[in-house]
Amino acid sequence: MSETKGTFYITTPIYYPSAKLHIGHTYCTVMADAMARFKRLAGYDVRFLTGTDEHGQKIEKCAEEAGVTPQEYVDGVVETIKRLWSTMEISYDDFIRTTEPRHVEAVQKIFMKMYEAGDIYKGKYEGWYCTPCESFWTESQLVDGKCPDCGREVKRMSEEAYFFKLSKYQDRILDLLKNTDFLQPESRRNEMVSFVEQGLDDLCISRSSFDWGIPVPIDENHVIYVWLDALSNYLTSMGYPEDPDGLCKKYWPAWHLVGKEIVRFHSIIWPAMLMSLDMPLPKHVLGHGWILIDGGKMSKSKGNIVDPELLIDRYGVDALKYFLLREYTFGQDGLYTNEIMLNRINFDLANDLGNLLSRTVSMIEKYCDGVVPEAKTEDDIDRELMALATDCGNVLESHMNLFHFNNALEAIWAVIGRANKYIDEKTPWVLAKDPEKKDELDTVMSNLAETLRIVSILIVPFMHTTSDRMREQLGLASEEAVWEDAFTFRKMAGVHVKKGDPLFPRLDVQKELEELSQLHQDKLATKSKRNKK
Ligand code: ME8
Repeated sequence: MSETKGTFYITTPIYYPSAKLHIGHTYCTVMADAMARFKRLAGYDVRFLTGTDEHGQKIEKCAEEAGVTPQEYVDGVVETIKRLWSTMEISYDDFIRTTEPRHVEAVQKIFMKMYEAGDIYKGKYEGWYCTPCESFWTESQLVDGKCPDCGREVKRMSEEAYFFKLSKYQDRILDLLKNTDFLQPESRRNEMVSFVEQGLDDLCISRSSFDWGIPVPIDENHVIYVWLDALSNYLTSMGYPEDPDGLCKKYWPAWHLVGKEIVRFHSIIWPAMLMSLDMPLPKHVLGHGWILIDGGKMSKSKGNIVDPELLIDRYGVDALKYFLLREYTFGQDGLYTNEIMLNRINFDLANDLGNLLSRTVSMIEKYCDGVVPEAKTEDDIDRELMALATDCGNVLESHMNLFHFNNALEAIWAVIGRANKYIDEKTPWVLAKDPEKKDELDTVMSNLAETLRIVSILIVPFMHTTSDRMREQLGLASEEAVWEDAFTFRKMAGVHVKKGDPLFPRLDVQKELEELSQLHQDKLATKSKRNKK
């Protein structure tokens, strides 16, 4: 491979294997995957990390209810998670499980480094604990006596524990949040600044009332707090602290993509841990919003979930990826309904993209014996289409650098929309009737093929299978979808096109709505039957 533009390290949160994942989790992983694929396409040396957060009281409780050991429990769920990512062709470079020895040993070393830096001491914790969030709260932080993050019951806790001197880092954290673009978007930054301004207490980082965790190396009665354990994954997966393969040196610091409710852990506790370890801070923490259903957050414990597998079985992976990336605005919450999703598939994929490809390939077959002709003329309309298409890569890159996936896709669809309008303006079926207009007809066919070739490159990060299918019909090899070729026309003269199946069959929305709701009910019924057994 030639020289890269540099390295790029992106992470997803490591998910709790408490239950099967839903499209909320899929949303975050699909964004990280699209970003990793985009950076690879644009010439970066990328590391993409995901994994599972397997310790803590919540998992211990789930295992107890299922009547199995915590390890057996997580092994089962992790298998379903890995299967989902494989179905979705998520291009991670490493999958870390916090029960793996490589992680357990490294977390103990991290604890010792922080201890030796004088940042850990023993004391007594008196306060409240939210088990679903694995979060400590003081009396004054509770809202109506409940967890301020998830609104659920909290438990009174009184335990001897180890503490991390978080308060020592308060000023540096405030400076980081206030005076840099470390945390994005802006709205998350303001929330975190006011949280820190209220004062940071030292953080309880061990528990002694249950066992499912990494033992504190200096005290076997305690396990390490699950968030200290989990956050460390971003380093331990690369072999920190020894770094035998030089991965930390090469890739750290990372870009952390996380949901808004865990921004606090990533933008306050994690940087303070890194300060204690004397490590460089992450490049950015990017907090995304939630996918809501019926006005509330979709959540494993509430059971109001949309199953990604059901949607993939019916509409394909690329339709789901496109929908998630196109529909929601980064940083904001957004509503999921089957209808919104089905309309996106129909309008954007079946109509706009699918029709453009099938019309173009059919016309090249009909008017040019299936061979892309050379362009011979050029007018303002041709130039407008060419300019929009050849500049789209730059527009896309500027949106992607801000994690604005929806705007990036919108920019590609502006090109697709312009090309569809170009067909209507140029009316090739009229040109084809007049032999004197043959040169003009050739230009139109060439410009359409070139536009579709560029689109097939630009969609690689978001829907690479669709790109392959487009390129097959365009007579182009999928491995030749290279970024640099998205900026010029005139590459396809002489290429043989070949009509194939529609990219996305048009859906009967009403029928799909009925069938989806039935499928969902069936799935819930099987689940509750399974739970009763
Ligand atoms: O928090 N919409 O794990 P988790 C969008 N183990 N995103 C959603 C969502 C929804 N409806 N529901 C969940 C944890 N998520 C910790 C992370 S990282 C060191 C440890 C997102 O399985 C949520 O916002 O509860 C979070 O970012 C992620 O899924 C993992 O949630």
